[in-house]
Amino acid sequence: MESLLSILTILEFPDDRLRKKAAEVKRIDDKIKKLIDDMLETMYQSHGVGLAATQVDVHQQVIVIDVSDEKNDPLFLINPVIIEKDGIKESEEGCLSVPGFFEKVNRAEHIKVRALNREGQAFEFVATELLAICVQHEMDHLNGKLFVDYISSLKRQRIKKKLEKIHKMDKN
Ligand code: GNR
Ligand code: NI
Repeated sequence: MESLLSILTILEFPDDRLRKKAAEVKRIDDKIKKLIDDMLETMYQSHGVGLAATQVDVHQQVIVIDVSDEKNDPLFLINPVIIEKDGIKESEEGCLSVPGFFEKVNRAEHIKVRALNREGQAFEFVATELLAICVQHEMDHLNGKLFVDYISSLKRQRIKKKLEKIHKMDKN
C-alpha cells in the first residue's frame, strides 16, 4: 500500500503536550512506520539533527536522528534505553520546540543505547559527541523534559515570555 509523506507540526514551548510521557511501542505496524517516515521528513525540512514523537504530539517512544553532514544516514530508535553512560560534557543545545534559543547543558559524554530499529529488531550502539547529546536530548523529550529545564528559572521564564509573545503574534 502506497502512502504519501506528511510534514508534521512541531509543538513549541511552553505547550503542555511537550510534558507528556511517551508510552512504549508494543507493535511496529504500518502506522508506526508512517510516523517514522513523516518524522524524518519533518526533521530534514526543519534542518534538525533529531526529532522525538512527543514534539509532533504523538506520545509513543519513537525517535529519528541524523547527525551526518550529507543528511543521508538516518537512525531510528524505538523504545530506547541508555544501558551505560560515563563522563560529563557541557555543550550548547537548541531545540526545534524552543526555536531561536541556545543554552549550555551538561550531558553524559559517552553512552551505550539499546533500542529497536524500524524492523523491530533489538540493537545496541555506543554514542559520543553530537550523537550522544542528541540521543539524550531526544530521550528527554519522550519523558516530557526539555533542555530549558536544565537552565535557571529566570532564563527559562524569559524564553517562555518571548515565545508566548511570538505565538500570540502568529495568531493574527
Ligand atoms: O536540531 C537540533 N539540534 C541540536 C543541537 C544541539 C543539541 C541538541 C539538538 S536536537 C535539535 C533538534 C531537536 O529539537 N530535537 O528534539
Ligand atoms: Ni528538541
